[in-house]
Amino acid sequence: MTIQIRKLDSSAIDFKATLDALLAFEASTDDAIETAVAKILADVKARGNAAVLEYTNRFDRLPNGGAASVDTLDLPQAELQAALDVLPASQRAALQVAADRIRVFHERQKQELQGFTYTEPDGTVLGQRITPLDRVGIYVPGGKAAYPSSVLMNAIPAQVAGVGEIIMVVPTPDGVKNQMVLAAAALAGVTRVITIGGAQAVGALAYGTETIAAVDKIVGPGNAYVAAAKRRVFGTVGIDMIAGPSEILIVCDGTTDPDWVAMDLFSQAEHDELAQAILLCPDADYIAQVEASIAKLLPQMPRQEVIRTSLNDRGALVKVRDMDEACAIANGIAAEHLEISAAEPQQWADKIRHAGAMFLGRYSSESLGDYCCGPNHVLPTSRTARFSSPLGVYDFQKRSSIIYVSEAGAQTLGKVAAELAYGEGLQAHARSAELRIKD
Ligand code: HSO
Ligand code: ZN
Repeated sequence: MTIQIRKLDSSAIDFKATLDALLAFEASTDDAIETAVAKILADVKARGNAAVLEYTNRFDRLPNGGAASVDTLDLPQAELQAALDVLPASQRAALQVAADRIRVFHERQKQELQGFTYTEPDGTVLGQRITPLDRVGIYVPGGKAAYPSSVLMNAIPAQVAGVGEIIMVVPTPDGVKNQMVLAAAALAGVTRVITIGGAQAVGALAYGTETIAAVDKIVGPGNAYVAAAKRRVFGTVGIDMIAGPSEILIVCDGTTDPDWVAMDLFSQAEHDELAQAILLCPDADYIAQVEASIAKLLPQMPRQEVIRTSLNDRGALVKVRDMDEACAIANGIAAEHLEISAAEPQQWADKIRHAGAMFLGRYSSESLGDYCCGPNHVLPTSRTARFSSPLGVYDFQKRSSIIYVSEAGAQTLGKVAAELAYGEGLQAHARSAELRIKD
């Protein structure tokens, strides 16, 4: 199969409809998955560890007849440290640099997230207190999507926020442990790693079992079963988001080496056949050069089948009128990752309001952000950057309102509250306020 990425022109009358159709992504809601997940969750809720053990042994095909108890699936801290110790030195050093940089960025984020109080003239004090969650669960997928970088991106903000306990769950299909994932857990300050996965792990974290304390929030990506389970336990616990396939949108002024742009498109396309990579550029000749680079470079890529399918099915090279129009289209797309690959990126960046992360200038490849710039790589996908934000320290905190009403404050506020309470027909509210009013 050849690479046949679609080429669009923003001046075509059907451009908007074509683009909308290309962007549309709805996570499939499969009835069979929903039914299976509902049953697993109810079972884990009712039977705790016994159910977790049965499903784990069955779905993860654990060797030697399976695990004898959930306790044996709990990894000792020494095993995490050992995974770190045996990593090749260069890999360990890279993981350490990434972890340090991610920590620095999120520490800065924490400084921006302070509570406040203010005092009114009558002595009434109002404010907001920020506190970390007590306990969170981090889901790490098994198999091909087990990314050590994602362990760092999920666990470090939780740790920086001051979360007391970070419990990571990771399935080990056929009993195979991903050593780099365990090493990342050790570096990121994960408190406990349990080698369970799927809906049963989500259930164990949400409801708790005899040996696993229920968490307050579950974060991290997973397959369709995990996503369905997270949706179902939402309300009992918090969840981060239901992530869709990765996306990259490149707005290019035509001055970047076309090979660089082609490879940046590949870098997201290689995640998944459903990933989306789009280029917006005002220069038709340059687009032809990028197309040539794609054809030249693709055969060199080990994951060329995934890249080809992704680019053919969901990719596009779009000729736009000018960079202003490119920015307007980019705002409509609200991409997870937006590269502004231009000689003077700032002027275009100023026009962008909707993007999970913006990569400015031709040296800011998205791959650097995926690993080690510092900002989080867990980002809103499927146009949700219109209303949501990168994973951050704030996702592991909550706010409480602080209200201290002085005696003088109770006199004036009491009258206001009583008036409104009578209006709502709530007598006890009104009387509660009035009892504190003198005379
Ligand atoms: N680009 C992915 C994150 C990632 N990339 C992990 C490489 N490893 C998030 O959209
Ligand atoms: Zn990536």
